[in-house]
Amino acid sequence: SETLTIDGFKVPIQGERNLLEVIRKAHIELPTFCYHSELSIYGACRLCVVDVEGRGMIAACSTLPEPGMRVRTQTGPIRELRKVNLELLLASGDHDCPTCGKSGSCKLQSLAQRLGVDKVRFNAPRETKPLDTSSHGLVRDPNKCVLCGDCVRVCQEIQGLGVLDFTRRGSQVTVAPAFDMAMADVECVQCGQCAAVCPTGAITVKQDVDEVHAALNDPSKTVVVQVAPAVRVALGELFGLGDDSHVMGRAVAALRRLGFDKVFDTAFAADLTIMEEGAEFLSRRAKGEKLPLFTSCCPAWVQFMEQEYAAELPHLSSCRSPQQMFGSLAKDTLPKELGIDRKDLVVVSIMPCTAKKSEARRPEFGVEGNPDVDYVITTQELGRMIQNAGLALGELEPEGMDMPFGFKTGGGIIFGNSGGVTEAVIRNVVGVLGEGPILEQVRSTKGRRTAVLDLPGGEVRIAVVHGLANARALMEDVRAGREHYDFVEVMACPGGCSGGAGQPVALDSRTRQRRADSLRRLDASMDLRVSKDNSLVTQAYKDHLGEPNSPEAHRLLHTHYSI
Ligand code: HC0
Ligand code: SF4
Repeated sequence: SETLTIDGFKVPIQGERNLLEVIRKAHIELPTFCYHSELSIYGACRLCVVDVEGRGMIAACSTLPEPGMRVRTQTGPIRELRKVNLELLLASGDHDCPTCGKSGSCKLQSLAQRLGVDKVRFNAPRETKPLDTSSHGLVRDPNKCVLCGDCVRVCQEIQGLGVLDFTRRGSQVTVAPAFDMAMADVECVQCGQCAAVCPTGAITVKQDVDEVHAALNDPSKTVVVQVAPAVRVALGELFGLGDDSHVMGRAVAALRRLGFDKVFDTAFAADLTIMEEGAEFLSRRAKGEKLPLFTSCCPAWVQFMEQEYAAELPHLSSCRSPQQMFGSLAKDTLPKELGIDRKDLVVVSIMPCTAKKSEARRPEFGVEGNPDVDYVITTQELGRMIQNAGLALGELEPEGMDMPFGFKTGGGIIFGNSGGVTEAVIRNVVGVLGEGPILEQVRSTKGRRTAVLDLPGGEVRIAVVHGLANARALMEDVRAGREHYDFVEVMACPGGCSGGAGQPVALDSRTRQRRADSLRRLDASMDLRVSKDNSLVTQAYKDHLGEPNSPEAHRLLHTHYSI
């Protein structure tokens, strides 16, 4: 095959889209800010400069690999240029590491260390710009922006929204919503993918840990916690644990030591969601109305539909998300059982997601101003709480969850993957664990995948999408009548919740795949894997809810959307 030479070693060219990828394939991790394999190439940060014989110093990300090229990645001038570029970035903003929310996972910080920047030789005058703390999920600090444009491209290319862009000119240039509007006032759905790709602390996840600590320290409060499915396959990454099989049990032990009174599982509510959504689907199908049914568990997707596809809102499942079903059921039943006031019960969620923070604040998800879910913290924030308390997660003995809401089937657990809700629905409807071609289709990582399920009443055409740009394309196909589906699952984040912006930062598809496989392994290890086999969900119907889609189930577990 064709080769080129990198630092004197021959490396084959195997269809890589640029020189950077060939160099990384040779295990040389060229530094970059503005390069992401899944986004378009911008070529602005100039950190990936290499020396190509006959062409001089050029950016590897925007250079095509050519046979016979002689590339050097480590010359003195290259080292100096990279260092100067970094120093300029450090001088251009307020990069005060110890107090920055991104400290520890900041690319600017780690590259400064790696490239040996021990002083900044420039002193650029600058004004301090105000922070934007208007949204529930994110904080934007323009003083830390290095103008790489990663957030601009992820919002445009993956989410199809284009909320952020470069504004102003010259030395005033910055990245912000159009007309410098506040994040809360633009069509941002709080998916947080911009924060996930931001290499610095310019866009970070809003922290709600202080409020949770305050509740835990308040003796008049009973604090219960629900843990989302996807958290258990990412939390371990923060503690260097390679194997997720005991991470959830250890996290339960840690949560009890942090002072939570009961530890429950959002996967219980996911099983419940399958009962409600399955019944909703079958009833719509029997009546032949409002199909396709769109899933409603991803709050970024729900907000996207409200903003952009209001005419199709009747198609959105009326089911609340598992997080909100949990909150509603917990606040309705636990105060009576524990003999306390509703206002003294605090429900905390641990979520892989930033949009869940704003979902919990929606006024319809509460009773007389008391929210069903009081606080939402991300996987990362939980990691901080555990570290802050000095708990060695990997050393704790795994513990079981509390009942009844800690009990779940594998169907609830795989919700955390894109395609997982669909897989759980298929299991529940067909009644048995299926393998075979349909699930292969549902489990692929394509932006949109489709499958046809043969049921007694006729075919069910299924689509699964992740990434809102893919969702938009699907909506346009459905609107135009180019495609007909009966059931559509949408998750805003690539990979689904396991790729959520509240998880430890992981932008590579390898980590996403590892998490997805890990969730599947956890599912496979469960004794019960079909949601309707969850006997404590059955019990909840007996004790509180009646039957799926009953009036009481509607009061507690469903919602409606205003157009
Ligand atoms: Fe998810 Fe969920 S699966 S959205 O991705 O449906 O965030 O993990 O908790 O609510 O269960 C996130 C994850 C949840 C909800 C569940 C759903
Ligand atoms: Fe765009 Fe999502 Fe960031 Fe909002 S949170 S600006 S929608 S990427």
